[in-house]
Amino acid sequence: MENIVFPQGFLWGAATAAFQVEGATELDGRTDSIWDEFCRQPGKVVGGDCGEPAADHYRRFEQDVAMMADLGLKAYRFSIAWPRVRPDGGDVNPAGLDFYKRLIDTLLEHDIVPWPTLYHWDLPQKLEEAGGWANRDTAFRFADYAAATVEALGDRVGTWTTLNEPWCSAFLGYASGVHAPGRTDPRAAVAAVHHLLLGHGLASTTIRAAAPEAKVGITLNMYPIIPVNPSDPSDLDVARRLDGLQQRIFLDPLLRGEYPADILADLEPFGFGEHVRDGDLGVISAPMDMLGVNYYTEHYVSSSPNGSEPGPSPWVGVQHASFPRRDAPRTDMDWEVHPDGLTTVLLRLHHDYPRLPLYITENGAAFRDDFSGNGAIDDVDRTGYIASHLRAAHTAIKAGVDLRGYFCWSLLDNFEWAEGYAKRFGIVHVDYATQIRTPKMSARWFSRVARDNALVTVS
Ligand code: PNW
Repeated sequence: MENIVFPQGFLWGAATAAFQVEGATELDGRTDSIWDEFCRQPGKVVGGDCGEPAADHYRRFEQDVAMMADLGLKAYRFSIAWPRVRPDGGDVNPAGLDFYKRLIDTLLEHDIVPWPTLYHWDLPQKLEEAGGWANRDTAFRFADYAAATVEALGDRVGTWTTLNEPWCSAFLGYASGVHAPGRTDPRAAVAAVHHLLLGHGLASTTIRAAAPEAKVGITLNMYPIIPVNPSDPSDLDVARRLDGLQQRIFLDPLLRGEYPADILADLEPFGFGEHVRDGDLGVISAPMDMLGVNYYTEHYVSSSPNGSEPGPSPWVGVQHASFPRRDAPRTDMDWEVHPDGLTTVLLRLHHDYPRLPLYITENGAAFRDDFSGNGAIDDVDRTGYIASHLRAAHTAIKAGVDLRGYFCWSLLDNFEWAEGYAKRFGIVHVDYATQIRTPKMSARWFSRVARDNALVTVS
């Protein structure tokens, strides 16, 4: 019998994002985001899927909150849609804000902590047409949107997250082009990195002005980067560059007030430094109260001249990176399962960027779920994935890491970006035709963990 107890007050929750669950893309004054436009372009999203119907959460949020309460969840991480609150990036739309007021009030009535993110990838399309995140002005627009949102909702929210995974916004959106807006311009991608960070900094300043008591942070996606041959200098160099682009290019300006010198040099041919003006790093490094960590897998990398994947790469300036497969279980995303990597990531943050409270804001897995004869979904794989990662998180806590919560991705099956509805991450199944919700075995199990504040396994 193994009994793993979490610290008192540990925050147990589940996460979603606006475009992935809400649907109702044309209701109450919402206008297009870059994802609505991207979904219309042939071949960009598997199955030609789009933001409709998603999980119809915009209309069914009351039922969904009641279900979270039944499951004993203590917190709900969701995102606020910029094109609802400021359609086309312009004037404030009270009807858009009103939806989030009702959502948050319903959560509070059920004693569930609202954990909103201001930007989970749904840039108003109009702002993309003005240059998107490659345009410095977008950072200021983001701060204006943050100000309007926090003025309206600040009395109801304790912790604000500015951005979700700016790595994806910048490098998948503007370099590899597999995410909206689908651009393949490395110079635009590195400009986007700086402007996303500047947007974070400007927004945190406006959040603190509007809600002095609020806690503010950001969520990053983190991976251990493991060189195939640690005694091969070219493998080590690829690993250093990938770690720089994935992790340090965000963490260092946020938490040390400077960009990593090696990455500044690597990105010089792409004009990175040209975007950084006097005073920007001071804005970006404004003190944060917490860091959100999204963890799914590790990157195992080597340098091999023939190995680079064809097509535009998200790894700007990195020639010849290849990602050999290891003998490990895989999810339906084809991502390898490496729970120990979560311990690695948490320990690294603890040592390299100390005294920062951490939350796991996403962790979970896509698997093909089948209904058994009795109408239940026994998602043993997903349950095992979450359990193994909770053990890895607990190992980090025992080693002294200040980890304060865990949100599984996701509460509901939803629109998995370029993969459409085919990939299911939910602990609750959604039948998209009927919108019937069915909690999977993982939801029942996670509910028990949240209630016990412990992972109890009999072996
Ligand atoms: C994260 N990659 O996305 C997002 O925050 C979620 O919205 C998403 O549903 C979840 O993880 C599962 O994918 C990522 O290709 C999407 O490296 C793609 C990548 C990383 C994160």
